[in-house]
Amino acid sequence: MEELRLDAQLAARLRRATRAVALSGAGVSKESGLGTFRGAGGLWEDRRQTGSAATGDRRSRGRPEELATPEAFYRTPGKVWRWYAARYATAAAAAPNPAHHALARWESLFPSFLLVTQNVDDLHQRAGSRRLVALHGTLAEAVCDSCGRRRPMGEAVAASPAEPPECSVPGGGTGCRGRFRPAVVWFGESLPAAALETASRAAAACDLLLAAGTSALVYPAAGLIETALRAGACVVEINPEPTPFSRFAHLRLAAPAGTALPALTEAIASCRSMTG
Ligand code: BV8
Repeated sequence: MEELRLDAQLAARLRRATRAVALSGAGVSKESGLGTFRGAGGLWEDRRQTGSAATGDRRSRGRPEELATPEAFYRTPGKVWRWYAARYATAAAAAPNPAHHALARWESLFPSFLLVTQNVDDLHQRAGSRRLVALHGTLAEAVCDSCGRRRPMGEAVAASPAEPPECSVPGGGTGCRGRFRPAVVWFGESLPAAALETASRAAAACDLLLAAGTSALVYPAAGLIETALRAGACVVEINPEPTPFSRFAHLRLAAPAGTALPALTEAIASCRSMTG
């Protein structure tokens, strides 16, 4: 992407901004080879065409949202467990892309910065982002649905690739007889209160919010954009496709995050290095 030229008014706002928030979604990880939920080549499309190679269940059609629910886990634990095991393996084999690396730089560009991600693939963390809240959990861990004990997902899948493993005390003693599930937030489940609180406070106080690679359809995450707009923040959107918030954005880059985010980060760094 050629050098991004910002109009004077926007450049002034980006130069003055002191409290920035970035909200990221599945689109930021698309160029790392991970499917989005919606859109071309997404998890949804994969399941419609192939009956989900991931779960090996030829009959399974329908939307990822239907698999990402407590009801689905208790109805078809094996299918859900295998779907997450496959997604975990894909994410573990993937690498952060230039969009993740560019966002990691924002921590040093602004006095106050928070990255709020809906992604569960840990690619932001692997790109070095530290000022981050993961609203929807992580694929890297499994948690017992009864006692809350956590363990690495890789270890849990190795121990039981086809069905969610029972909660047993290491060394074989009987555990609480609960079952391990992916440590993600499912549809219909509340988000981790502390993470949501931190994200909501940051969005209400920010003077710049970037929404990157998100369809902004899933709540309460998408509500953070509304909160920032109401707080009078400058809103920048990066997404090849329009979203419900596109018309409110002060700058919209209809391009892949892997090219648009490094270009935007460069433009912000240079306009913030200019004094006066
Ligand atoms: C809850 C973890 C209390 C699991 C996920 C208010 C209004 C309407 C509905 C609700 C509402 N409040 C609550 C709901 C219900 C529901 C919801 O929002 N439903 C939606 C579908 C309408 N929300 C919940 O259930 C939440 N819990 O509210 O609890 C409660 C409970 C019940 C009732 C009331 C209140 C929990 C939500 C979290 C669920 N867990 N993930 C897992 O991953 O398996 S959500 C999951 O889907 C992701 O984490 C992510 O958040 C979401 C997908 O969204 P995106 O990341 O934006 O991805 P998507 O594929 O949609 O879009 C990708 C975008 O990228 C596209 O726009 C595309 O154009 C773009 N793109 C593509 N390539 C690129 C690109 N962009 C840049 N570069 C590229 N290269």
